[in-house]
Amino acid sequence: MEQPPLFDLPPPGLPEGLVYEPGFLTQDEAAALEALMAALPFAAARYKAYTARRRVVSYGGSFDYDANRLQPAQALIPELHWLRDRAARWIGIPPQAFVHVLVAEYQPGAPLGWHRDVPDFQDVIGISLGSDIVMRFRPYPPIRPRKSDIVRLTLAPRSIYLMRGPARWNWQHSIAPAQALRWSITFRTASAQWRGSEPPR
Ligand SMILES: O=C(O)CCC(=O)C(=O)O
Repeated sequence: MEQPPLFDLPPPGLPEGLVYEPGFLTQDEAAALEALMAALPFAAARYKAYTARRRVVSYGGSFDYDANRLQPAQALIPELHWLRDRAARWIGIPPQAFVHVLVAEYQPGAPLGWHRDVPDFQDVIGISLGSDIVMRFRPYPPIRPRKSDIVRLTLAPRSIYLMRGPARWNWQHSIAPAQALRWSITFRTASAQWRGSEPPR
């Protein structure tokens, strides 16, 4: 029997181009990453004048919302190389295609507001650790926004998601306030406007 193409079919009801896979990490891998989280130098995320409640660490690049551009950031720490390589294999790209890695910590009650990632990035992959969280999606730009347009996906710890194509460009997403401590590790590729020029290291 013919296999369905891996990334062509969105889960029912979810934006096209969104791929979600629970159990991407083993229990042991997740435990090792959670131990690493405790040692990372998280700092409050800033968006222009606004300081978010989640705390982050950036690798490869750090988006400066005042200058509206990606600035170089520290290189990815060796402890995360295997995860970057595995995430790259999952979507069939070379690991070097990821130009930005963001590790985010959500303390209980910390949300992430509605947004679409800056156009400097193309694909976005996210890996979850800690506890369940609800990720929400709504069409963008909103024509006649209705609450019923919002689609919800519970992200389990150890899961992975990909936002690509319509899910990346025609939808916004947000993270509901965390019930318990949760972390995400997101990997981003560069959009076409960067290709051909040197991405930040
Ligand atoms: O925590 C997540 O999985 C979502 C992260 C996100 O949307 C972002 O960093 O822009």
